[in-house]
Amino acid sequence: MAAPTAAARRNRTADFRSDTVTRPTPAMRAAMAAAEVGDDGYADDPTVRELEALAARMLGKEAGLFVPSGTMGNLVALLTHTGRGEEVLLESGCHILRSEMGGIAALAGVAHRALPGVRGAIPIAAIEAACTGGTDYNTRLRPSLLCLETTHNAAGGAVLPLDYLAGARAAAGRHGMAVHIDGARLFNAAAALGVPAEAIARHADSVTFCLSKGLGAPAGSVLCGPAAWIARARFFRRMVGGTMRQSGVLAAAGLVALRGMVDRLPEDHRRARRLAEGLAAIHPTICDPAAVETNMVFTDFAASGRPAAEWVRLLAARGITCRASDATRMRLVLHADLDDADVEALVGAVAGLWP
Ligand code: TLP
Repeated sequence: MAAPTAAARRNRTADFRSDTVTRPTPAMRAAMAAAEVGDDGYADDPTVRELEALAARMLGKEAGLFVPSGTMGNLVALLTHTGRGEEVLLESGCHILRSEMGGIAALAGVAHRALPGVRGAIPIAAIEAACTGGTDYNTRLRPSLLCLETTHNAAGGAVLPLDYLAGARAAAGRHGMAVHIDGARLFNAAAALGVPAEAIARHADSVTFCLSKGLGAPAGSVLCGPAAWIARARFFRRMVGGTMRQSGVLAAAGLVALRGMVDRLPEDHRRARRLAEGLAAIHPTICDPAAVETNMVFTDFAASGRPAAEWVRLLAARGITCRASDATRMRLVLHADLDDADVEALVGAVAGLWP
């Protein structure tokens, strides 16, 4: 008999919807129970401070700010970098524009210009073009911030190359723009490039990364940047209601995540490639294994003649949880609560069900 999969061992389905579904590890729960805490509204929670300091150190930044979510990290960054009515350049498919409920406009009060990217990377020439031409300052906004995303979620977990980041930063600098990186999956990007996270973060003024995705913590993100800038960001975090109290309970899990979960991310990347190869062997139009750079596999089940929603139902009956992205496509995400057997179970189920 085949060995039970990680999901079956934990008595729940194999969940490929996102890396956000990961449950805290036993080590995280133990650290949470034992966490020394204080009131972070008075900046005297020692565990939060330790997490912020460690995060900043790992990103090569002066300071960090613990926030409840990646969405709030980006919002606080926008509020801190910009003034009302200024303009921000972003890649068209970025999470800030697609999935953060219009907070950039409704809450940060800034205009945005969406520039289409290639695998998540806005061409440098397009950044330059957005900042030049036209001299009528009365009728034309000048962007004050460039937001980049790596890994890029909607581009299938694509990684922005280091030389691209350097070029984008230089272009931004030439036009007086600051750079913010939405690095929700920054450590996946670093693992894929084989560099420390700091090598990516150095190309931005501010970076936010999530503890609650591939790193497996139950909640939280850290926004990192220069100390004076983070002091201002702390003010905006309070404005949007993100100041927590004994949040050392959550930060304790974040510390375990940073110390113990970063080195295992290449496993997720290896499994994502194996999953893509297995699915492409069933039908070459399901996915392109060459497009898999990190822990995501973007699939298209159109050739099966069955809508993605039906695949979701069929796989659910086999103990596999997936989510349809649209009529025919599904995003499959690898994470710490999935193992090789879960991947083989998914490939086997698709092979068995393929018409
Ligand atoms: N992404 C989530 C959901 O929004 C779909 C996911 O499952 O991928 N930046 C990027 C690049 C993200 O992918 C996400 C979350 C966020 C920011 C927001 O983080 P949270 O969910 O903590 O607000």
